[in-house]
Amino acid sequence: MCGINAPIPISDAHLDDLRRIILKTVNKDQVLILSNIPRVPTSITSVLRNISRRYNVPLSTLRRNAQILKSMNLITYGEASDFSGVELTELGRFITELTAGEEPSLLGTMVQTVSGLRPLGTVLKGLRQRVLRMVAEAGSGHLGASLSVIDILAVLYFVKMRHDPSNPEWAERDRLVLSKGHAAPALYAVLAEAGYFPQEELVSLRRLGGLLQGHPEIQIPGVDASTGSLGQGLSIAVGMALAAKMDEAPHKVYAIIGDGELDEGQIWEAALTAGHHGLDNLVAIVDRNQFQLTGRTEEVKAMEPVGEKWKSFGWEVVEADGNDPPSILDALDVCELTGGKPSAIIAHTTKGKGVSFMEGNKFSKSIPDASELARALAELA
Ligand SMILES: Cc1ncc(C[n+]2csc(CCOP(=O)(O)OP(=O)(O)O)c2C)c(N)n1
Repeated sequence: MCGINAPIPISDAHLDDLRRIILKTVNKDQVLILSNIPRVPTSITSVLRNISRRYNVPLSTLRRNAQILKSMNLITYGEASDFSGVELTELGRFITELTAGEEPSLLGTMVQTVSGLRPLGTVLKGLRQRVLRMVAEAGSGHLGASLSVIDILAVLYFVKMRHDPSNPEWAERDRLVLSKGHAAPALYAVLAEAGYFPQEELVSLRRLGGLLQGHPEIQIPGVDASTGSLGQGLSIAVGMALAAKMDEAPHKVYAIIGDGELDEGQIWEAALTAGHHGLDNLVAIVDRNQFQLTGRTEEVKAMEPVGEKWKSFGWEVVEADGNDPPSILDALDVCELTGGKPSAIIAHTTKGKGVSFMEGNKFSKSIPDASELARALAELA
């Protein structure tokens, strides 16, 4: 028999019971807040804003639930006017550990598309199918490069970035420079799905007189920079980020660079400039798919240790699985918390990702014939 003050031994069955009881006490949104409180001090407002964007929960709902968690002594934070960060209390940490795993998966999260709210995982499959159809129909285009970068673009446009497809020129929008502009089919598919222009335009890829040429151009709604000549996009992004700093504007600038593109000297000139100016509103994402046109990047011109190179130029460096949306989002969230310097994400990806027989380099330049297209689409169904 247990004495009145003796601790009750907790078995796994007890923990399961406790977990069930707690999940009846705290609601889904409160679990979301508890499980998304970073270890580094961050204001309650930016934590709730991140959760709101990531899981599509209205900010007002999250604010109310944060107040409830505070009144339950599970989290602490100051008033909006003071800048003390949000933290889990000891009890809050215990409850968070017990409820771990209750967070909805990012692939199942509903994201806003032109055809309404849809799960991110479903959106991604549709995007890959569209890229395949566009390139097959056009008879040219960089398929492998587009399939490797599409998860990064989708997480940016459907989860992370502040932007408004009904107002492409919105001054406060976050900017995206696709420096590896030859992956334009992926960008176009994402922009159409977000609602920047009709999906029907996608079939005009590379057609004379059509809206969507082989590389992004700023006259296309949603495209922030004309790119295609490798090496130049990061310089454009640095200029945008520097201008935002001078204007005290809140938006962020993202630049996506190919790993072969790192051979271009201009990349390192831009990297040095961004480091010098401490551009913490700039994130460069390296699509580290290990291949360029003529072979493996490490054989053409060895770049490793690539992260160390960015660090030595004054950048914060984060590694991510660039074909795994939660990993991409975590890396982007870490970059948001970095102050005083620009961030580089080394995003490890696979060229041709998503279609088993295209993964690797073989299909990066070649165009699928009708039967290959059918097989690829079937895999993504
Ligand atoms: C200045 C310049 N030189 C050459 C090209 C032709 N080109 C198009 S894609 C490509 C390979 C790029 O490789 P990488 O940066 O690794 O991107 P990936 O295709 O692997 O995503 C090249 C050389 C170009 N677009 N710009």
